[in-house]
Amino acid sequence: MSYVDEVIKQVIDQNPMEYEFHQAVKEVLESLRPVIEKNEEKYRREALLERLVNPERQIKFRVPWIDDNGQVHINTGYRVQFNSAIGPYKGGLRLHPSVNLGIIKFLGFEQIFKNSLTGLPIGGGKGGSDFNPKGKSDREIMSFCQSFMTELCKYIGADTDIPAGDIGTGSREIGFLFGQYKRIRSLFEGVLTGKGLSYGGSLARTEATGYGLLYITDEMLKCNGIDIAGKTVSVSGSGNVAIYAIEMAEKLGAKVITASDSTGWVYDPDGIDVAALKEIKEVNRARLTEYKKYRPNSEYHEGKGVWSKKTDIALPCATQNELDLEDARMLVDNGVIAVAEGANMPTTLDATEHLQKSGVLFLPGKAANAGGVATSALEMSQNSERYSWSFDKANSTLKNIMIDIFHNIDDAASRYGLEKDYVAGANIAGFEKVADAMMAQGIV
Ligand code: NDP
Ligand code: 2IT
Repeated sequence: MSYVDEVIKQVIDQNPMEYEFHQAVKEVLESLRPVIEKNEEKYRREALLERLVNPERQIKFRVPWIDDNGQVHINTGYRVQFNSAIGPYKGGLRLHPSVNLGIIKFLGFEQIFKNSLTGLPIGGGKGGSDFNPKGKSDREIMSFCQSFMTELCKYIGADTDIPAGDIGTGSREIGFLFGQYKRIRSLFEGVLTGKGLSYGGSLARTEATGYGLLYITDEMLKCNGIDIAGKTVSVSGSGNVAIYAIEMAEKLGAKVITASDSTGWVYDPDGIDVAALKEIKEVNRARLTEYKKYRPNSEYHEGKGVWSKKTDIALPCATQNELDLEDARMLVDNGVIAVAEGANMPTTLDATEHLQKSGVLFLPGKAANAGGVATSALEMSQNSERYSWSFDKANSTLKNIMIDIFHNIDDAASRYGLEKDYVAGANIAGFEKVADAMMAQGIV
């Protein structure tokens, strides 16, 4: 059996039921085959792949908190410190009832390669909890965040592990988490990113993932002779990533016709009204059903279907495995040109394969959504120099990073004769730097 197949089998045998983690490992290792085969004996002797798929440390803890009626609840907290070969662990905290160890491990594993692609010195990590923030009061959110940080603060620090936001964790949660860290550790340091602007946050971090997604998509299209202006775009999700992806797509002259949330989706033939979306989601924390009140011409549909409309570019920005083979077929049949992942692993493996085989330009999340963590790393730099950059400086640095990522993954794919296979290019380019650092640092 080849070394890659052996390690994939081990991961499945040793991590039962962690399906999303298996999926992420398969996707990465399959496309590393040509790289591993070149150095198989050396990598095997050094157990490089086994070390890569085993987190350096995983922390699981109890999170007790009290609701507004005095009832005590218990949730489970996680932090997986996956790989620190190229820098301190860096990655978000997800608060969603679906969270389990397998999901945090898939996200942490992806984060290793994504962070490497940014070109910045950050290792891979991820955390979160099965806590459901929906419908909770601000006091309940604070109670949870303070309890979560009371335990998490033992393991993190500005030079060891720097969490940030992800699904369910936005600026409100980061504020409560930061306050509790500072209180317990008596340290005002850049231990979290995505902070508010009044206490060390970076300008452009809020916009970074969505804007970055459009900067790299635009670069990919340009390099393939396609102009984004005038194109129709379908977006899923209506959270942080989706909102700023829609905003930048419209700034670049495209028309965005859809958005979604966990219960349904909207179709707006005149183009999504971002100001309305921000008010519904960021201010009122309400459902997308509200959108029709702002835009009477739009349609609201319950359940799945966001990929059913004819579109040129699809940007899945909600959650993992939200774009399956049936969706991919619909997109291809409707003439889609490009798919770029704003979310982490939103496309199933068979859907990705179908899109790529059909000649659709496909940008994987670890490249396409790297703008968020890249700007987090810029926030860390600003915190270290006790200084704040202008919006323009942060945003133009982000844009350059995204353009560089595209060319690096494009080059990596070409070096292995896999022209335009950006999945392989991203995995190879991300892996090369981490593997080099791991080999240089000995058996640790
Ligand atoms: P938010 O919590 O701000 O928004 C998530 C959006 O996705 C919401 O519209 C939510 O609907 C929807 N959603 C969440 N879970 C599901 C589900 N199970 N089924 C259907 N819809 C769902 O999160 P973000 O925008 O920050 O994150 C979105 C994706 O982008 C995630 O995959 C995340 O890991 C990834 N990402 C985020 C980065 C960041 O900087 N924030 C950086 C890179 C990647 P509802 O409103 O109903 O909950
Ligand atoms: O998936 C991701 O890259 C994030 N949620 C952002 C991580 C970060 O540290 O900014």
